[in-house]
Amino acid sequence: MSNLQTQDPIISKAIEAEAKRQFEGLELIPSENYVSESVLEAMGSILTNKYSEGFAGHRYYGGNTHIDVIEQEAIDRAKALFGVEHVNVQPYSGSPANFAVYNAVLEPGDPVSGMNLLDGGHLTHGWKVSATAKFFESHPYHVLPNGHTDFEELKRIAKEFKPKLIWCGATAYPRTIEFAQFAEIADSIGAYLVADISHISGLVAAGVHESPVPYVHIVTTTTHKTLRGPRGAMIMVTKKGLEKDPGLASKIDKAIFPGLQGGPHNHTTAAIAVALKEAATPEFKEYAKQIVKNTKTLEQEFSKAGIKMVSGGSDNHLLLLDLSVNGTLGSQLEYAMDVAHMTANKNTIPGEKSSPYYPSGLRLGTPALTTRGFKEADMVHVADWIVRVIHHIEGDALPKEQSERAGFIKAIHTKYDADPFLKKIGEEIKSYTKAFPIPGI
Ligand code: DSN
Repeated sequence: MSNLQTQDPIISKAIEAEAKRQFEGLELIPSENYVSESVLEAMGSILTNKYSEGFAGHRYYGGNTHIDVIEQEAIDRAKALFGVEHVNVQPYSGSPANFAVYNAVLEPGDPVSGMNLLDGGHLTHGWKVSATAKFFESHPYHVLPNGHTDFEELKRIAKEFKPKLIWCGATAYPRTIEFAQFAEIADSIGAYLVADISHISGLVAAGVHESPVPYVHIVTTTTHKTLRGPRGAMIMVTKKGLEKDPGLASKIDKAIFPGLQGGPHNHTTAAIAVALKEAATPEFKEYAKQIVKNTKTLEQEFSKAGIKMVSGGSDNHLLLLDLSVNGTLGSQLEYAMDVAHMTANKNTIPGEKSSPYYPSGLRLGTPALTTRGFKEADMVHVADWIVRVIHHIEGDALPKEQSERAGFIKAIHTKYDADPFLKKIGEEIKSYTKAFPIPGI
């Protein structure tokens, strides 16, 4: 990056420092990943220079001959990979993709139902502070004490409020998404069923998680999580969706443009096409299988160490630790792990007794480390580092008085920043990760 170094040293140095942070640490946020050098090249290309409002063959700007080839290729690859009838690759990211779905099939004020945010759902599935709950009438469903979806509650919601759209899919749900059970309920009231597979789309593409396509009308996904592409999203319409509404594909396209967005990000579209080609390879299937094996190893090691997990474990790429029994919270553990070169995110747990800002859980995932080449034996070390940090900070409980909390957190950060135990683990990890390359770094 010699041009950037010369022309903009502040930005250049920050990028270099971020590359160092990524290389010397363990990335455990389940929604993050490392893209290939080919994806990086497409993403950093001159395609960012071009305006292309409209769709392939129907643009509102000239000079789109080559952009049309790229966008059509991305669409065709997604159709083949996921077995769907129609794909829109233009959503800027997951939240606009989901909002476009509302925009396509609902009128303002229509009832909807999605998994409650604190139970593992997403903001855009109707959480109270999201525009999706402001403009639509949201009736969230929850999970049972065992961490699995409460289908009896969803049946009651379906009967009483008749949601016109039901979301399945989540951001912090460690279990297989039960598409058939959702479909039975949605079909019984004629609701649109939409699967947001952002977290698991790589697993679905590889056949490691059941596909929602036979059960739902619409599928949305981000492209940068397990699918290992650039930050972006897609909306897909299934055969079942077209049977319910033959105009659905056109409604989705119109909801994106001109309904919600302007010009597509062509560099992202190209990078999505590259990632979709990679996701169709046998190597990617092996990668997706290894993600699940690595999560299972973490699950086994945490079980042995007596660490509590929501639903007792995982079927997919993520685990949700319940720290309410360890006398600490996700907020403290996230910071302590950061000092020890491990990145994860604090997260609410079902029935959260604390708050979204000081939640009782920690969300962990294996997609990024699996891309780096971590296998089961490596994950045993990873689990050991995490368990050591959990025990080390045991008892660092949040004060009951709300007014004391900000001061407590500030003091905890100062304490952890200078903690030799956490620093020593950080050094062990820095040395360990040297053997595991990251594309582009
Ligand atoms: N924030 C994303 C995640 O981490 O799951 C979802 O929007």
